[in-house]
Amino acid sequence: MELPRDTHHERLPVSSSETPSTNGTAQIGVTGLAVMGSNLARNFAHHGYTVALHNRTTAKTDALLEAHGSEGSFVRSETIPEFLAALEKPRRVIIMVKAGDPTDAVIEELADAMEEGDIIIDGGNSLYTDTIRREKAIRERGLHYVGAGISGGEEGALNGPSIMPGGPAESYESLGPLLEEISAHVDGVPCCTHIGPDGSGHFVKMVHNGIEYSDMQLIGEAYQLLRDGLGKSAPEIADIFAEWNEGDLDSYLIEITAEVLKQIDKKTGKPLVDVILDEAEQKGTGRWTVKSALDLGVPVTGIAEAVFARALSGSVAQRKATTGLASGELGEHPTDEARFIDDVSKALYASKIIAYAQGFNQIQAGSNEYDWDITLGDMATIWRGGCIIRAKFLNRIKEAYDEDPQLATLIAAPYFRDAVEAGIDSWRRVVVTATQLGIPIPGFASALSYYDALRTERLPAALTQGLRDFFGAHTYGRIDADHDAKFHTQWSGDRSESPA
Ligand code: NBP
Repeated sequence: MELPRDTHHERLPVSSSETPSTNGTAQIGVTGLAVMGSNLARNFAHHGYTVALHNRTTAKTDALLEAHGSEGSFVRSETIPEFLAALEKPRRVIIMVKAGDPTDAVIEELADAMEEGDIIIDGGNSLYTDTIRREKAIRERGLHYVGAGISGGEEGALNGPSIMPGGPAESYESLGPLLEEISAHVDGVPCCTHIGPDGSGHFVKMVHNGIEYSDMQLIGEAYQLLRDGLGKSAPEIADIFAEWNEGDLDSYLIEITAEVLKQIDKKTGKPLVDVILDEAEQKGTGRWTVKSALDLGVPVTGIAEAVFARALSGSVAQRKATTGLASGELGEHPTDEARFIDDVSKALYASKIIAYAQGFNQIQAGSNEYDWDITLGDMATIWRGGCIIRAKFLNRIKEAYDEDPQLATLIAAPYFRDAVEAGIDSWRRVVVTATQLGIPIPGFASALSYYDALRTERLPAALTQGLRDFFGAHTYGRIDADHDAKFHTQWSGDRSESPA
């Protein structure tokens, strides 16, 4: 079969400031044509762009052209010089290869052959600190570097992802219109905006993934409460989730939970979820989120519990050694089924609010630490479509930050304060019932503890400070002194107190 080469119609320059084409005809290039890169390339082509294609192994380029070459205008290339020659100047190249060393290798090869003003875009799941390092190095070579978080998996890449591009504002002027066009749109608004300098895009994408971990853990706990608390079957729980998806919980993850739960395994005739091995895997972005939160000192307890819950599920030896150990005296199963289901939905919603509040606090802390000046409300806007955590209530987050950009935590915004208040009794009942039935609910319970700790007037941290001063002379502040003033008690002497 003859492979299509640069066959499609010409497209007008993307912006009037753009340098006219003096070289190739492609407006965008994609290198790395596995599932994400292929679908992203097709998405650009579907929007009328001519797309230059490159992959380390040419067989992948040819496979893409053979299967989808007729969908738009593609330019095939085998080598990086050929790939770059196919592009209009300034060149825009998206790298969609495995994060880490492969990304560095591709950047190096591209940068060596590119010219001043060209833009390298890393659309992979890179660690934001790598993006900070790469942006600096590439900038010093006169090129532009954009670390763009892309969410939505293969389906999003093809039909409209949520895109979180960082990097210089100047690159966004040239690149933004293309990215916005191929991104998902909600109410006519693109799910793509310039996040801020250097690593900000990948940082926000990382926290997005952390919230996704938390969201999925909470959904898992709700499922287990209905299964083990009420004895419901997977298809019955699917119906409950489908109903929840009509209300406040309306979101992509709740929608696909119903889909997964109602799937019947052809081999056994059982619900598929009952034959899937219960050991959750992870690719690492949740772990990165928690590590970063530890460094920033932000308590993202929901994300941490979710990461550890996956690790626990995979602790095969420990689980094997402890299955069937004493549970103690267990309580009664709920008798009012409708009330328990309603309680679980409210506990899920309240815990989810906590997870998002923690994630947004982490973005704020990252923005402060690295001077990114991120507009928090915009993150909620671009997560409304395309991405895995898309949800109806993101509109509420946007409204909360529009109303008060200095909001200390989402939980204090009127809508969320009222939503938690409306669900707090249910939330407590669910945590108590789960504990009495021996059902593990690390996400629900830690979210409730986080909420209770925040709203508590006097925390035991006062005692912690006293102990630290006792054994290490670490000093403490006093409620009746200036906030920053420090004191020390002579614990091993006369126990008098002196300013430190
Ligand atoms: P993979 O992450 O599986 O990477 C495969 C691609 O990397 C192939 O094109 C491969 O070329 C190329 N590659 C490798 Br591996 N080493 C290379 C090297 N040293 N030099 C040049 N190319 C190299 O692909 P993916 O699942 O499509 O994901 C692409 C990026 O998007 C990743 O960073 C991923 O984390 C991110 N992402 C993925 C998803 C998802 O749902 N999968 C979602 C969001 C983001 P070859 O064909 O020659 O081996």
